[in-house]
Amino acid sequence: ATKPVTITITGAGGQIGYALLFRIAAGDLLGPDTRVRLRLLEIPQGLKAAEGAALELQDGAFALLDAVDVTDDPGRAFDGANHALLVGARPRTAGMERADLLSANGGIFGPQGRAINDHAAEDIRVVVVGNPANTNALIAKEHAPDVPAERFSALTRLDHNRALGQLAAALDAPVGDIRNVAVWGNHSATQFPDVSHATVAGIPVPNLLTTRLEGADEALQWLAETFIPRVANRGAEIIEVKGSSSVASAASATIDHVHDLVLGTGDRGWTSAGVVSHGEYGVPEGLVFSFPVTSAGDGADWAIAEGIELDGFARSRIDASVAELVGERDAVRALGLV
Ligand code: NAX
Repeated sequence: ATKPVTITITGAGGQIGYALLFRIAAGDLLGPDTRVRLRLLEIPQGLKAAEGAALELQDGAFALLDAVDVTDDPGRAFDGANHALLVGARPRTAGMERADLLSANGGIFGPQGRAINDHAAEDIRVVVVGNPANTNALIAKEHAPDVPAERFSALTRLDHNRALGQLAAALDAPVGDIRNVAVWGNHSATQFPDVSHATVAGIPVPNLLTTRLEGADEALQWLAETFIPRVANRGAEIIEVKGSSSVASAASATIDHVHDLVLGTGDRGWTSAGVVSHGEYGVPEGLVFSFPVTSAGDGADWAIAEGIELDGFARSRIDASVAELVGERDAVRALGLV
């Protein structure tokens, strides 16, 4: 039998945590042959909820689940961790300015980055789910100088999956036939969900949209006025309809993200993830930016898809999200958080 893999989940007593834990224990994260040890990190107020989840995990009698530990000590939580899912964050509350939000989260992701640096396993991989996810990932990465920057990512897979869902519905096509959708930028309303390189069963999506909407201009209009805003504002739509934020879909996207990183994207084309830019596509070096990515699996890092042609529309959308993320980076710099 292989050595169990240690997975640390922060905010494990929260809603997304509760939806994540049982799927991880069932083998959805790393596959049906990999045993897992779970470390649930919470703040003192969240410990009881995490302990309750741990009791229920025991009651699930999961064959792949080796151990569950609950703690409020980041050093213990990240000790020997192979994967860190950073879900717990400080939400924006009424009257909170952006600087307050960034500073409250800096107080979480700085120390967690340092604890990862000092205690995690050699092969640690980190995905940040808690918002503002891109900038929280930047802060964590900056506090972990001994961990390669490529090991840090921010979750934009939910945005990617939302784009797939909308496109599948609009074209009446199975999600599994769609390839090479991309989400560029920040996990925020400035994100750019891009289907200009996407195909359905090998046929270019722009051609399919042009046929269906009876004109190339109509297709572009639908993308700019319906598709992009629907995907970018889907979180708000969910809150409006169900009265609370996305939970199971966010947990599912987190599972997809780690699963595809570890086991590889294979012949399924691009997925999307917030990763550290080396200057690709004119995105300033060091920013955590969502790009179309693939993974070769087997210990590989996310690889940014190369050689993509960007038209003027794409360029302006990407530049807008860059500007927002540069603003967030400058704000956390001014606060001394990175
Ligand atoms: P909940 O409020 O239900 O859970 C958050 C949990 O984190 C709480 O139990 C809290 O005690 C814990 N926590 C807070 N600070 C902590 C710390 N320093 N260490 C450990 N635990 C800590 O929120 P939930 O609905 O689970 O959402 C979690 C985060 O995901 C939020 O920041 C949310 O904005 C973000 N989301 C990100 C998405 C993405 O696509 N990147 C989509 C879904 C979601 O909105």
